[in-house]
Amino acid sequence: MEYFKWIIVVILAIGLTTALVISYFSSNALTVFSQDEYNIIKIYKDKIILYDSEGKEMDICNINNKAMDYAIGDVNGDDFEELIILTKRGFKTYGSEVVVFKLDSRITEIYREDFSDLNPWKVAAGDVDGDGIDEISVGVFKKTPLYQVMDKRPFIYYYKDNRLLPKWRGSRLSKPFDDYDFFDIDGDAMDELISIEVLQNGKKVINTYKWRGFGFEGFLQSESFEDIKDLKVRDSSVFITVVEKEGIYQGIVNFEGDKLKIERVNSK
Ligand SMILES: [Ca+2]
Ligand SMILES: [Ca+2]
Ligand SMILES: [Ca+2]
Repeated sequence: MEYFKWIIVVILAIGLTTALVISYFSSNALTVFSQDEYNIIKIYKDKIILYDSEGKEMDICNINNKAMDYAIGDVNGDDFEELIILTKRGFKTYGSEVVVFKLDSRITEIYREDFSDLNPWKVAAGDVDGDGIDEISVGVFKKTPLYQVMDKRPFIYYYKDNRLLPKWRGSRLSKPFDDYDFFDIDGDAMDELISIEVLQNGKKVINTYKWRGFGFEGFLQSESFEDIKDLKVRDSSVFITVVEKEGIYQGIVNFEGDKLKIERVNSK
């Protein structure tokens, strides 16, 4: 009997080791994107690696924690994009630090601050006021002085003198929301806040907001769908996954004739 116990222990140990090895390698690269024609940046679990156009490693930078989310934007107005990373410690639900990296032929950390008191779950970047410099948004889960309910809120900061200063730490959006990002949907050189929001009947819409100097004002809202997921701003378009009774497809959010339209691009 003792013998079988040991066999089981050994089998479990082998299984666990294999699972850990697989999870380590499969979750390796978080994402890949190009800074410009020459450099490619890959974000791994806990480090950033800069490659040249031939795939040669040019620089490596440790994040010191896991990368939970990232955004790119020119946060200091020098016409080069910085990389913003939200880190996460261990198995925590929410993130911990917001880190900004300058990217050229090297990766240089220019800012790091602990945001864990705010329960951060997202970082995004966008120029909401149209001054040519991207604001940094940290999606938080907390109360505000005016709204004593724990809720998801998109806080807006601007980067100045090596610090992130609050621009807007207001209330919620007009409805409960799942996710948000920034994109200039109407081509007026100011990024709108674009969110996936939940209607009272449980259906979802894409909603947009414009910055009005003191806060965000509702702009345009799409028709409703059974579900909307995977909001992503990429290649100068806003992509979403739309779920309808008939099936699932990928859509692009477009501004057409003063309306917000969801254009179907392919089936999933
Ligand atoms: Ca910059
Ligand atoms: Ca701005
Ligand atoms: Ca705009």
